[in-house]
Amino acid sequence: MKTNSVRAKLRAGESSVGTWLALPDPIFAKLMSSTGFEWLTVELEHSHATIETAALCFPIIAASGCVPLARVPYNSVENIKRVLDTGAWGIVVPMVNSRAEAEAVVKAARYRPLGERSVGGQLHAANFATDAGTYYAKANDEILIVLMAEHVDAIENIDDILSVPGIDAVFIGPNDLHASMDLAPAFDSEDPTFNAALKKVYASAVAHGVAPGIHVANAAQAKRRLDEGWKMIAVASEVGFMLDKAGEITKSLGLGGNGTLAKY
Ligand code: 3PY
Ligand code: MG
Repeated sequence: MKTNSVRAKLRAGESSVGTWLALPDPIFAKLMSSTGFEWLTVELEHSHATIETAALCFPIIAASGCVPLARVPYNSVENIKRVLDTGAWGIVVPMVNSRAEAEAVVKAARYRPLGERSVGGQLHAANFATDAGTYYAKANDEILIVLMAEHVDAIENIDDILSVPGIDAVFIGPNDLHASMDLAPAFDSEDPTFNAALKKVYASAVAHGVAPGIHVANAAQAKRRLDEGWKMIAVASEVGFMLDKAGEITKSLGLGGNGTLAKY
C-alpha cells in the first residue's frame, strides 16, 4: 500500500507545501502534479467541482507522486465519506468552530475504533494501490485530517477543538477569519486581532501536537510563515497563479489587467 508522505512529514514535525486546485479538471490535476508542490487540494467548497470531477482528479494526482486532498463544501458525514471513498488521501474541513464539530469530523473520517466511518467503495483502495482489506486496516494511519480555523468562534474554542484525538493539522483560512472580524478579506494584514488569533492557534497547535497550517498568497508569504514555524502551507491556487500572471502581462502591455480576483 502507498503511504501518505504529507501526513508522515507533518507528524514528524516537518513542513509541507502545497496548493489548491480551484479549477477542478483532470488535465489541470495532471499538469499541477508535476510542478513540485507536495499536495494538491481539490476545491469542492467554493468551486464548480462535483464529486465526479474530484474523483477523476484524485487518482491522477496520486499516480503522479503528489498527495490528493479534498476541501469539502461543508462539515458533513456525506461530504467527508464521498471524497474519501472516491480516493482522496485527506480532507480539509472548513469552518470547524467547536469541539463537537471537530469530533464529528473525526467520527466521519476514521474507521472504528477511532471513528464511525462507513465501510464501502473501491477507489480509496485503488488510489493507495492496495486491496480493500488492507485499506480498511491501514486507512486510519494514512488519511490526513485537516480542520480549518477561519472564524472568531474557532479561535475562541481552539484548545477544545485541537484536543480532539485524531486531528493532524489545523489550517487558517485568513480570508474568512478577517471577514468574521468584520475586516476586509485578506491573506495577511497588520491587524492586531488577526495576528493575535494566529499566535493563539499556533500555540494551541504546538501544545496539542497538531501541525499548524495557513493559506498564503505567494512565495514570500510562504517563506515568512515557514520561518515562523507554520508547517502546512498552501500557496494560492492554480487559478490564482494563472490570473496573477495574466494580469501582470496585460498590465505590462498597457491592456488594463486588473489583477484583483481572489487567489484561491
Ligand atoms: C480562507 O482564507 O478563508 C480560506 O478558506 C483559504 O483556504
Ligand atoms: Mg475560507
